[in-house]
Amino acid sequence: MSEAIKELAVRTALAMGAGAVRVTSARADEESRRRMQAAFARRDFLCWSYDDEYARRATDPGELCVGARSVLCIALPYATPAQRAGPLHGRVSNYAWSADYHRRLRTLLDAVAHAIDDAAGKRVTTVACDTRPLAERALAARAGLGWIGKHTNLISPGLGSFVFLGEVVTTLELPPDESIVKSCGSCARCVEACPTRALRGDYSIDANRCISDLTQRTDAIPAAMRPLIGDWVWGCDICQLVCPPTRDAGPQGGAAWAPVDQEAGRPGLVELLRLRSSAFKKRFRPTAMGWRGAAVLRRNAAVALGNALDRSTVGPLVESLCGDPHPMVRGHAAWALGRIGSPAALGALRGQSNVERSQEVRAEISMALQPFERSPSGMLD
Ligand code: B12
Ligand code: SF4
Ligand code: SF4
Repeated sequence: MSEAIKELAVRTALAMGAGAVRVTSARADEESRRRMQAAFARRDFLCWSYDDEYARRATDPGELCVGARSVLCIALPYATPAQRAGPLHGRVSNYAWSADYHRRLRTLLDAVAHAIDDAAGKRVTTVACDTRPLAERALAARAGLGWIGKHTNLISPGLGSFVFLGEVVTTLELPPDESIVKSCGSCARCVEACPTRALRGDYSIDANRCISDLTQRTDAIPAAMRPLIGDWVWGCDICQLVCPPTRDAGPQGGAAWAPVDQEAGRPGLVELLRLRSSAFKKRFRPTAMGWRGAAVLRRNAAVALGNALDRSTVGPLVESLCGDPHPMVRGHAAWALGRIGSPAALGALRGQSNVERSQEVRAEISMALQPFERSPSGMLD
């Protein structure tokens, strides 16, 4: 009976676009808990309210579903070819340029859960994807869905790492699959390619340095990290794009994961800097880029423009410095103008420093002007 239910669940998931499905027991995982706790003790995840209690709950599927015995782990491939764009366009991560994956994955997980519940004749399932406390990658690795690479993502054989993960936790005992014993060996391409040195090479990450984290945080991006972000305005794919098993797998996502519009993967930076609420709702709310609001995207556009160093963007940046309603965006526009450092950029910064009311923005302006100020002796510091 349980073998038949597993087959039904796998068939249902594959028919709805899953690339691979595996089962593991729902026992608590001491090894993952220890790894997670060590990461939190190292303060690798400062933007996230993770603690020992979170690690305990996330590594015990029984916390999500009383009497849980098995977890069905599902990999949903989403890689699609990147869009081309000229200069002054930002880069968006592959996972965020299509319609928000949560809805599609949730529909798939619900269908699988319903199939299992119907076959069992009662409710025996709970679904999870991304937002619930669950160590999804560790569970997927234990189920044999793939192995965890030095970039910390799960790499699924034949699919690579551009896969979303989702789980159906059930009180039924389903036959478990074998985990895959594999590691990166001597490869370290992702570690070497990471522009912010977020990856340590020991299968751990300092998430505070990761561009994905930096572009999604809701407060100011630390000034020292801004130049390392380059043209990314949401997420980052560099460590996966250089990863041999992921490169070999190629785009496995299909049409459903194509960019939602012509510029979704490469939005114009000046347009993004000017993004207001109504345009934001229409254009970005349907995607994962809509998670944090319009001001975060305008801030990210300011950082990318500060890295583009193009004098033609001084006008829009001055507009943002003087008129953006959000102090965080005005502050990052100040930083970008300081990076460009042209006479017009410096003139606008000096002018605005006399009228800006926010202390946070005034501090950004004086930081931006600092390399250009003369010391009392008349020499440049
Ligand atoms: C917080 C979070 C982030 C944070 C932190 C990332 C991180 N590495 O933890 C930030 C914002 C940086 C982030 C970025 C991304 N994320 Co994210 N994120 C999450 C989230 C919500 C929680 C992850 C978490 O708990 N981290 C804490 C760490 C300590 O735990 P962990 O990484 O899950 O597991 C570790 C331990 O379990 C331990 N471990 C346990 N057993 C074993 C065994 C072995 C042998 C080894 C080596 C390790 C090991 O190692 C694991 C890896 O470090 C998950 C969803 C979820 N609930 O799991 C999605 C999730 C991990 N993210 C996902 C994605 C797609 C991304 C991005 C690719 C998006 C992008 N392009 O920008 C990047 C990848 C960046 C990177 N190199 O990791 C996918 C990953 C899919 C996959 N194939 O692995 C997930 C699973 C969401 C989903 N449901 O699909 N993310
Ligand atoms: S997503 Fe980008 S910044 Fe984050 S670890 Fe990978 S390469 Fe580094
Ligand atoms: S790039 Fe190399 S080291 Fe990094 S995850 Fe892929 S195989 Fe492992």
